[in-house]
Parts: sequence; structure tokens; C-alpha cells
Amino acid sequence: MSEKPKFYLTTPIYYPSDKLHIGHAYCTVATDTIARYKRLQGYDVMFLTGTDEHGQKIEDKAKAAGVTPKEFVDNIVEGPRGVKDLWKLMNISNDRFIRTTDGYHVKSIQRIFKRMYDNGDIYKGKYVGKYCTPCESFWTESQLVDGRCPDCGREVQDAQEEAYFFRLSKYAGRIQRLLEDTDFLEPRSRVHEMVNNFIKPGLEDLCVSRTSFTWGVPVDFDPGHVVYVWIDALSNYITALGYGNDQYHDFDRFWPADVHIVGKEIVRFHSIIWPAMLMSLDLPLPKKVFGYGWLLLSGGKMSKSKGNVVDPYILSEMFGVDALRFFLMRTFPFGSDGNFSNELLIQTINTDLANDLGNLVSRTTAMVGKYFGGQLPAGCGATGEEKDLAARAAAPETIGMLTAAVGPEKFDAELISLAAGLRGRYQQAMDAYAPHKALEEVFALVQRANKYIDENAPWTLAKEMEANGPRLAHMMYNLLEATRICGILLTPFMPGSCDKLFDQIGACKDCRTWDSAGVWGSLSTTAAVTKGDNLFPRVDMDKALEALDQAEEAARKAQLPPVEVEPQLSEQVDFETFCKCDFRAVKVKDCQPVKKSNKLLRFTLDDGTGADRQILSGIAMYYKPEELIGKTLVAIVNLPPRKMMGLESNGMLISAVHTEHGEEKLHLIMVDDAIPAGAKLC
Ligand code: ME8
Repeated sequence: MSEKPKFYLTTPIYYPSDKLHIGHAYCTVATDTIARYKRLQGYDVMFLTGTDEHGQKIEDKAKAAGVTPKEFVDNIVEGPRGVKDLWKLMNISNDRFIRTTDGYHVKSIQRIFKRMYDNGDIYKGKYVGKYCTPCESFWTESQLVDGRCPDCGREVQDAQEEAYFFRLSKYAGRIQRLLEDTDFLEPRSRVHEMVNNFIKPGLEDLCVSRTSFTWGVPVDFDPGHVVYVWIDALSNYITALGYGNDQYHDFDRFWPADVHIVGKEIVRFHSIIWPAMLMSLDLPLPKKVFGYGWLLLSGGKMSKSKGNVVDPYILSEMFGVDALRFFLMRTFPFGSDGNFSNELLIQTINTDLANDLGNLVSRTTAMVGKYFGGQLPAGCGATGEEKDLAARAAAPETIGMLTAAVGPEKFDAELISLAAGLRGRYQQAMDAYAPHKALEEVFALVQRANKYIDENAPWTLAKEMEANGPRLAHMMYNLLEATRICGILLTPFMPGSCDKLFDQIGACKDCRTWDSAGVWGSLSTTAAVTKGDNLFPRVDMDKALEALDQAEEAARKAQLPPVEVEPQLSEQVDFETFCKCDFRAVKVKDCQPVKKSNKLLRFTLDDGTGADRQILSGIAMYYKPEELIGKTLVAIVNLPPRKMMGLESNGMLISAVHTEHGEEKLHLIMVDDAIPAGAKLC
């Protein structure tokens, strides 16, 4: 028995410093689609993803949240609606999930660091430069753009400390040749950027240890130093296979990786630092790094700090996981940036899934049900001539359609040749990491099949079943076959929906395979066809957008701290100044809204002096005037008078304020009614 070919592919390991957003889902779905495609083709696949949990950013966030860094990352990775839950919901078929806090990985990192130290590639020196905390990146003065981090544009801090360095400079020549002379990095446009911006100006040695924080892998032979987070993170691709540990034993089987799929801003780490590390460790290099583009929102990068992240949970729950997966792969050319919008998502669902694919399946299954009771007659399948045509159309050298026939057979010939050649065209696109192009090819067939229905007008043929029955049955068979081939090739994108599609058209296990996608006529003519539920219901744009707004707002609020209070002032007030404030108990004699103001209430107060005191207070959104009459409140009474909306206010009522789920709350301070009006508070 011959061994299956191997395919090892990875996503970046994500920082669990915040909940993941649609950009992370985009990358993971793309990698999952490729993994499923390779499995469909019969590869023995290893698909790795995980989380990159060390570094100052996480240490700082944990501190702010009042938990340990491990508790902090545990919650985001393993907790409810965390990273692992999200991948499960999105039907991600990773074979392994690595956390860089896993004990086996930590041990491997220490061994990797020591090995590079022992072979002279890591040495001790002094680091003087700039550090960007959010990016966990060191920069030299010359790399800064306008004095700021060249990646994120934020401010950088001075940094100077004793540190270990990696001799990156030693590998500059080999890396330049790797980038320029091979297909190691794709798309090719990224090569230019790497060589011109990073290698040609002179590759400097890289600072690979830190002493200013502790949340990292300790350098075991020099306590106090932790390993630079990128050395720790990049190594995940080999430690997860068992390099330097006994947890796994797949290194010889799967290394070198076939492809690392990474976002464009981390191409630098993967195409310069990572190969240099592997060269230093004397290990083979991955075959490819593919740098894909970003999903932008209103033209800008999504980021938690900008508050413009899109939650893949909400979208999956609202539109279905497969619709979201499909949209991500169909709409944005994988190597370039794309503009995400909810409108575009809904449009794609309605056009491609509901109108085109959904309609093809439901019309075809409904007609087989209506005209043939759900089972076509035996003998209506592919003719010998059609099989020949399909074989010719599937041959790699045949790209154009073969349309020699005339009459209804012309439509058959067009449909069959397009369907038969589809697998080859799809494969070409998928192998070039262009899933959007693969889907374009599939949808050309979906659209051709829908047109085929209109061209043949089956409803007219069905009026005279006796004469037209065989033609109608053959036509239905062709539609089922075209649908089946589309279903197979769509499976990596929408696994759940394609299973349902196969059930509806009666496709057996053997005619759901990669091989059978290349053979026209694989479906049994007498398969049981059932019109099931609509695979992709149409979405009402306005209603869905409104529901999304509400769901996003609710999710945003749920993430805010339940109660927040203003930090206490550090500046002190001297006792005498404080004693100058005259706080008194006051009783509300009357309270009225102020005309033309939706904020102000006008209080008439008994302050114990015998004369009424008028105070205006901007609390109309918190209280109804009538509910305050008779209450005993606290006022500061020796503030100078102020005019508001033409009325004079003599003092200020004292309230307590805090924020609850992001919303400001206010409570007037009310005291015991037994306290007489005018009593001094001290
Ligand atoms: O970079 N559109 O982690 P990360 C598309 N831990 N992709 C996006 C995106 C967007 N709007 N936002 C982020 C790290 N990404 C490191 C990786 S690998 C050894 C260590 C992508 O969580 C981003 O481009 O910040 C990157 O590829 C991935 O999400 C992880 O980003």
C-alpha cells in the first residue's frame, strides 16, 4: 500500500490579549479550507493553530484586569466564547492546537535557545533602542517612521538593557537569495518589500531576550531573562510536532511545513527571522510562506483599541457558519486587502447562496420530485458520447468549451464540458492559494446550470410527459450531476451545507469524493432525490442590519466592566479649604422640569433659613420631578450663583456617579428625613 502524501499547514498563533475578531476568523477559515481541500484530495494533513500567550502586552492586560497572566489567557482561550469555542463553532478542523504556555513548548523553547547559544548564534550584549509595547517589537532609530513604530504608528519607548542577541546579520545573504530566487514567499509582491525595506538597508542582529518583564519563557541558563516573544512564537511550528520535546513525535513525518499562512504585517517575522532561526538550528526551511491581506473596516484596520472590531460569533449565529465562511473566501482576493461590510455579507448570501446555488438545488430537487416522484428512471444518465466529451473537457490541455452539438444537445454539451473541466480549474486556483478564484469557477457552473434550466424550459416539456419524459429525465440528471460536482468542490468551504446538499440529491458516499468530481456520470440515475429545507434562506437586508446593530451593542455592553468608578484624585486638598465648603441638608418643596431643556430640573428647597433656595440640577434623565418632592437631599450652599437657561441656581445638589456597562448612572444623595432642613454636614 502506498503511503498518503503529507501536507502540513499552519495559521499564525493568535495573541489572546482580546477576543478574536473577523480578521482572525478570515485567516483561520482560509487555512481550514485549504486543509479540507487537501484532505479531500487524499493527503495526510496536519493543520496546526493555537495561541501565542507570552509577552508584555498580556502581562499588562492581566494586571489591569486584576488576574494572573495565566488566568487571563486561560479565560480568552478556553473560556466561554473564547478562541477554542469560536473555532468549534466555525467548524475549523485543526488537528492540533498549541498554546505557548503548554509545558512541553516552554521546555522546547529553552532547548532551542540553548542550542542557538551553544552554536554561537546567540550572544550577550547591550540593547539600546526603541520598543513598541503593543507590537512587542524592538526597533532601531533608523527603522522608525516619524519617530513612531513602523508597524502600528504608535509611540515607542527608549529601551536599554543587558540582553541576548541573535546573529540575524549572518544570514542576510542566504535569506535574500531564498526570497529572490525561490517561491518561498508569496504573493511575489511581498518579496520586494522584504528585500528593499529590511534586508538591503542592512539586517541587524536581533535582540532576543528581555529583563523588564517576567511573563515569558525564562532563559534557563540566565535567570532574569525571558525569551523574546517572537522566538517563542515562531518555534511553535516545530515544537507542536515534537521538536525538542516528547509530547509529540511527528517532526520527521511533517517537517518541513508545506505552508505557513500569515497576515501581511507578520510576513517579516516569517520570511526573515524564522528561516534564519531554522538555518541556525540546521533544520530544513518551510516550503512556503503565504502573506495574505487584511480585512479592513471603512478602509482602516480593525483593532480593539479603535473599537471597530467585528465579532465572528454574532455573524455566525445570525447568518450561519457556512454562509460566513463562504462570504470570506468568495469576496476578498486572498493576497490583497478587502473592505468588510455587513451589507456586502448579506448581498453575497442573497446573490450567490440564496439566488444561485440555493435556487439550483431547490429547483432541481423540486422538479425531480414533481415530474418523477423523487427518482429518475434508470437509463437517463450520461451517454457514451457525453462521457467522452467530459473526458476530453477534463484533460488539462482542454481549456475552452466543446460545443459542437446543436439543439438541446448543445446546451448539454456546454454544461457537461464546463462541469467536467471544473475540477482542474479549481485545483489550479486552490494550489495557487486563490480560493476566491476557485469559487469563481464553481459559481460559473452554478450559473450555467441555472441558465440550462431556463434554456430547456422543463415545465413545457413536462406538459407532454409521454413524448418528452426521457429528454426531461436526462436533463434532470445533468442538473443533478452538475450540482453534485459543485457540492464536492464547495465542501472545503461549506462542509455542513454540502452534506445536506448531497443528501438532497441522493449522492452516495462514493460520489462525494475528489475522484468522482472528475468523472461525469458518477451519480446513480436512480438516486433518491428529496426536496429538503432551503439550504440558504434569503436575508432581509434592513431587518438583519438592525438585528446586527442590536446584537453588537448588547455584546459590546456585556464586555464592558459591570461597574466602573472614577479613580480617586491624587492631589490633596488642605483641611481649611475643605472646611470652606458648606454642605447642608435641604428638603425638596417643589421640583419642576425646566422649559426647553431635557436635562435640567428646577428645585425649590427648604434650607432651614426660612427663605426658599432655588437650585438647578442636570438630572432630568435620571428622575421624575414628582418623585423627589419631600425628599431630604444634600447641597453645597455657598457656591456663587450661576445662570442656566435664564434661571439662577444657588448651590449644587450632591450625587454619586458611576458607570454601569458603559452607561453613566447617577443617584442623588438622600439622607434620613429625620434630619432637619439646614442641618450642617461635616
Ligand atoms: O500576529 N484582517 O497574532 P495576532 C486579516 N501572535 N487578518 C488579520 C486582521 C484583519 N483585520 N487582524 C489580524 C500575531 N489579522 C502573532 C503571530 S505566529 C508565530 C505569531 C491576522 O493575533 C494577522 O495578520 O495579532 C495575523 O496573521 C493573525 O491575525 C494573528 O494576529
